[in-house]
Order: sequence, then C-alpha cells, then structure tokens
Amino acid sequence: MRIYINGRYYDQNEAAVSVFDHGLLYGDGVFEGLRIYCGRVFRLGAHIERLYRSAQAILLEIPMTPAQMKEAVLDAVRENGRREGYIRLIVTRGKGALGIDPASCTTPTVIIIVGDIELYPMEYYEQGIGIITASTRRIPADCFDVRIKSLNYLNNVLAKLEARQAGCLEAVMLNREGYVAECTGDNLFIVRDGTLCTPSPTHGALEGITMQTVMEIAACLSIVAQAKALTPYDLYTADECFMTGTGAEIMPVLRIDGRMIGTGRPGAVTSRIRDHFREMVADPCRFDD
Ligand code: PXG
Repeated sequence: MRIYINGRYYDQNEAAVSVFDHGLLYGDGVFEGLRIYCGRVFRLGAHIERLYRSAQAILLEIPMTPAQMKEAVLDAVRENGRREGYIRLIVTRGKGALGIDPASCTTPTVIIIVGDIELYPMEYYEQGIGIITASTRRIPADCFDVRIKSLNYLNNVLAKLEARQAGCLEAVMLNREGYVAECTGDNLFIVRDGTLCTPSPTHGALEGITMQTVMEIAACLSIVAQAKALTPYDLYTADECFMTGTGAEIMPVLRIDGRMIGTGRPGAVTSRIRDHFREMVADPCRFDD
C-alpha cells in the first residue's frame, strides 16, 4: 500500500504524521471516504466539493485547487493499482505548537490512503441488520454544523460504542429535540406508503453522497422522496427502513430497538433502489465524476 502525504508516496510502514499535527492534537481537520468501483472513483466531484466546503467552513485553506486534488486522488488510485477499494482523503490543519490556536500551523497535511473497505457480509444485505437508538445525541447545529465532515467524530464514536454494547453494528442518533438525525456513519431512510423519507441537515443529518444518489435513483424510478422530520415512532412503524453510506451502500434495517420493521424482510422499495444502485456502480459511464 502506497500512501500519499503532501505530494509524496510512502510505504504503509513509513507513512506517518507529526505528533504535533493539529489533526491529532485537536481533531482539527476534515476528511472524505470514497469508493473505487471498476477502476473509477464514484462521485469524485461531489466528494471533492464537500471536502472544500468543510474546509472553507473551518477556515482551512487547502494548498491545492480542487482540480489538483482530484488529480492527486486519481494518481493515488493508479499508484496502488486498485480497481475496487476505499479511499480516505484527509486534510489536517498541519503541524503547530501545543495550543489550540491554528495560527502556528503553517502547512496543512494532505493524506490519501487507498485501501480495502471492510464490507458488511453479503448475508446482511439479504437479511438486513438490527440497530438501536443511542442515548448519545447528535451535536446541535448551533454548536457545530453537521455538514462539516470534520475529524471530530467522538460524538459518533460514543454512539457506535452503544451500538456495539447492544450487539448491533449501527445506532440511530437523535438530535437535541428528539428527532431522528442519522446513524453514526450512515444516513437513514424510511419508506411509508411507497414514499421515501429521510431527515435533512436541519435535523442533524450529514449531506451524504449516497443519500443524494438514492434521491436521484428514486426520481428515476418515479418513487416520491422527501426530506422530513422523523421521530422514533416513525421508524418503528415504517413499512421499510434502510441506511446509506459510502461503505454500507444500501443496507436494509429490519429491527430497531427490538421492534421488527415491516415484514421483517427487505422491502420492495429498498430492493429496487439497491438493485439500481448496484447497476449504477457496475457501469462507470454513470459515475458523474
Ligand atoms: N453520516 C455520517 C455522520 C457519516 O460520517 C454518512 C452519513 C454517509 O455519507 P456518504 O457521503 O458516505 O454517503 C457518513 C459517511 C467509513 C466512514 O470508514 C464513513 C463515514 C464516516 C466515518 C467512517 O466508511 N462517513
């Protein structure tokens, strides 16, 4: 595995950043997770745009243009000779003094890791997964805007630990008002009477690229889709429920807090969307990069 750090490649064992990097000291930085399918990067343009918006929001000036960043990502994929895989793109505030003030950080650290993604086993896509509602609430947008994909994931990590302790792989996070926001690393959708509903950033959801892809697929399949405030009751009584994310793709959710969702089998709408998504990623002409 060859890892890109600030324009140079390092072997896996040699790739390292300073202990004075503010990405490590304060979680001061932003990141993206992307997928390679059939030798092409899925929705590269959308990921790069989100990265630059996150950086802009935290006043982090990335020392290369979005076009150069795109090229760097593609180059890292070529360097690693990957046709399938996962890319972690990280930009930190860089090396600085021991103090929160980013003023001492002169050069951001840009890291590109091209590796494997730990996919959920196939049987989960057929049987669906069970999730719980975490007691850890999503950080309110007036404290920290959820659209910033920052290196501060402890809020989500705490909810993920709750999921693990309950024997689940994911957890639903509610916002301060008690509405559903999203899962710890995935967006959440329900289907009710044939209509797709998902919480918006106003409710605490990240603007997921897979979520946006699902919205496009829904339009293509003439399925009505809307951003909507959802409560746990809406989840428990939904006809279908699924999660979306770069890693998970489209994962049916069949149990929430012990309640069976719908028939207890992946639903028709979920399956149609998942099939369409799988066709899309098998055909690089439709990648929109
Ligand atoms: N919500 C949150 C909080 C996320 O971090 C998503 C939704 C889904 O977004 P995309 O754009 O991927 O459809 C994410 C995705 C990983 C990993 O290792 C992925 C995420 C975060 C942390 C780890 O796959 N993000």
